[in-house]
Amino acid sequence: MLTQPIQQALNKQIAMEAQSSQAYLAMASWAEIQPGLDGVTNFFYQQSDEERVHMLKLIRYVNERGGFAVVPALPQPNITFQSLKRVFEEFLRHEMAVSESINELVGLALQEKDFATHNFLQWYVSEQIEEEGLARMLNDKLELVGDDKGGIYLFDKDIMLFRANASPSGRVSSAG
Ligand code: OFO
Repeated sequence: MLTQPIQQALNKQIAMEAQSSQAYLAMASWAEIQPGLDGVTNFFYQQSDEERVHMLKLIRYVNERGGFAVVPALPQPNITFQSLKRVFEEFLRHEMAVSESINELVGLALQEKDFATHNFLQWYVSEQIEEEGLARMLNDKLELVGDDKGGIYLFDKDIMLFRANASPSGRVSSAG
């Protein structure tokens, strides 16, 4: 059985994963209407799906432990962006905030002596190391490319490859 503080914190995390999924869906939709950003578009559609999987894992866990997982209302995310660089800056900022939230949750699980939740959260800890690392790497690459159109073309072409390399086990299967 989950304690009240743990249940509340897990429900907060459910909302955060849902917001992540919406935010990345908006980035995918924005990228899709820009000329030539097919790779970035696919990247964010996939990223959005992954965040939904993260949310679902939490929902199933809360209910399995005798709690009640609350499906949250969501604010509208940013839907337009000044540039591709801004999109990826926001992606990194978002992932950093998620990592911080997961860290707080892990701390709370220890404080409440909820070792099952602590154990469950380790998957999220690893996932955040990977996602933050990927977001940082993509920001570095865009910094390098600057406004060079050829560079942006290659970035878009290779982005799914960068993602696959960031996770040797394969990102979609790692979410299960
Ligand atoms: Fe849910 O892992 Fe990123 O945000």
